[in-house]
Amino acid sequence: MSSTTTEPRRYDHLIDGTSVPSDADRLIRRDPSSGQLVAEYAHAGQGDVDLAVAAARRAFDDGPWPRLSGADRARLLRRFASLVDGARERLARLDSEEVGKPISIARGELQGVVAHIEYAASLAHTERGDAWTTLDTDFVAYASQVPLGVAALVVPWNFPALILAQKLPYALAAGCTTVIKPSEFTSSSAVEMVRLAHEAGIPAGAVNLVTGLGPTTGQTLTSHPDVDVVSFTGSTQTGRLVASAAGHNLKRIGLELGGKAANVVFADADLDRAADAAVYAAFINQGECCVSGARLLVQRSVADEFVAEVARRTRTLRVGSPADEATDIGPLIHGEHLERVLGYVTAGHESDATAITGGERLTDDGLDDGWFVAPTIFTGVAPTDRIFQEEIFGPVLSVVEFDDADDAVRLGNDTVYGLANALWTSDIATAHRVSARLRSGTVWVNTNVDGAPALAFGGTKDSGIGREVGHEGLREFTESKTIQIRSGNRQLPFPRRTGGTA
Ligand code: TXE
Repeated sequence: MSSTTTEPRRYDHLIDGTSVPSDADRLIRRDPSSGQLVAEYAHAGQGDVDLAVAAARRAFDDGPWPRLSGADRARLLRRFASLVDGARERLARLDSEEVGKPISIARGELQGVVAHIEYAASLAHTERGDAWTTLDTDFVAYASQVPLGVAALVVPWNFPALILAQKLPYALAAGCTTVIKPSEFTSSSAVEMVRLAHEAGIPAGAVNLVTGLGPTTGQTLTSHPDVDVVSFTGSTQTGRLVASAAGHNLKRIGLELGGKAANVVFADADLDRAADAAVYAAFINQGECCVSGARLLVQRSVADEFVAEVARRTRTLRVGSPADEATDIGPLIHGEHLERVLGYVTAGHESDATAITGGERLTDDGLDDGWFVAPTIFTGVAPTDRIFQEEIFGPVLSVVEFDDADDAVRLGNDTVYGLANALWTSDIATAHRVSARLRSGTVWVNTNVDGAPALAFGGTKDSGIGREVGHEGLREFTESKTIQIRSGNRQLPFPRRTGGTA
């Protein structure tokens, strides 16, 4: 099956506005639905990473970007947003083809990308410091938010353009300069977005990009002594490596890591809307989503009927070519990840759980060249089962029943992760009480996998450190600097004055 709709492409690094060829072996990307070659990227070794960090360092220490007025930074970011807006279809196709995500889903993400850049522009324009004017006679102070310096932005493969947009425009709005490392599987949209940033007039040295593998390029970049702040999205395991390197170098870090969100459905909810959202939350992006509603908790009194309806709606999903407008579910990112996800499906079959739909790899005609897994629902799952506890990152939903709110909260929090959870109820008191008790950076009430650029996003527990996007996202790239000004004389304890000389 061919789903490729763009020409194969070959990219180098972008350092100080110049294409720089690889100092290591090049990397090949194949369409995960067909195996066709779609892109070839450079692979940065130490030399390329040094060049990129040096370019960002110069642009920060001596260049115009950190010194521009907020209004000027905002204007250039708005121009960047407008160029990305014009390229949305192209960028959506690149992400669709390299991730294997349905084109309709990729298009929605590109709208989000533009919205983030526009929002960050508004923050650049309106960011302000603080002032203390009642400290003492003749003593005032103000604090400004100063950019941290060179920001390393490490992006995963599941939402390549969107996750980049959750970092890059906020870092730029703050006045930082950047080195981007996209995923080795999905680098094209990042390369093309960096070109658009330069075309918009953002200084070349403020936005640099190196492509390459995690343990080489990523590790070199995130532990680089000239990087001041690392913003990383990826697995919890890699996040720990990034955190220990940053601990050694004493850099600021933001980590957005794995998740295992609970989607809690109370019996008094609008069950029709909740059923649609349960399917959407579990299977969006083939389940390769850190906030996917992978654990469906349903109140026992409505569980049989509700879960049967969720399964019925899941069977209507169309699995197929990401380029097909009607496709809901594409292939997984690569063969190794397919094996990992199928390992969890096998673990589910071997437990006491029952796959009421799906539960296998799909190799029908048209799907045989790709990494397709049927949307799968396991019922009768025990909370101790691996499929309930671990992040699968595939189209596998685990269902557990609960009796009351206490039970739901206990199950919801019974995970090492704490990125997002959702709950469905028509009772406002339940909504407030349960959302307060679920331990996660985000709780959705009567919605799921939702958001807006103004709303900070991030996790507790093993889901990470810090918040991205919104005003808090901008502040991840700044630190406050306090200026204390005394305009009168201050009584000092010494030197002691014994006589008339001043
Ligand atoms: O992630 P990695 P992987 C989870 C999900 C998935 C699993 C593995 O469960 O199945 O992680 O995915 C770069 N130093 N998430 O292996 O390795 C890497 O090149 C610095 C959840 O692809 O964490 C890529 O750019 N960087 C997550 C990025 O880190 C390193 C999204 C993510 O890769 C590095 C993705 C290193 N030592 C996976 N090693 C989410 N939160 O949405 C790798 N990288």
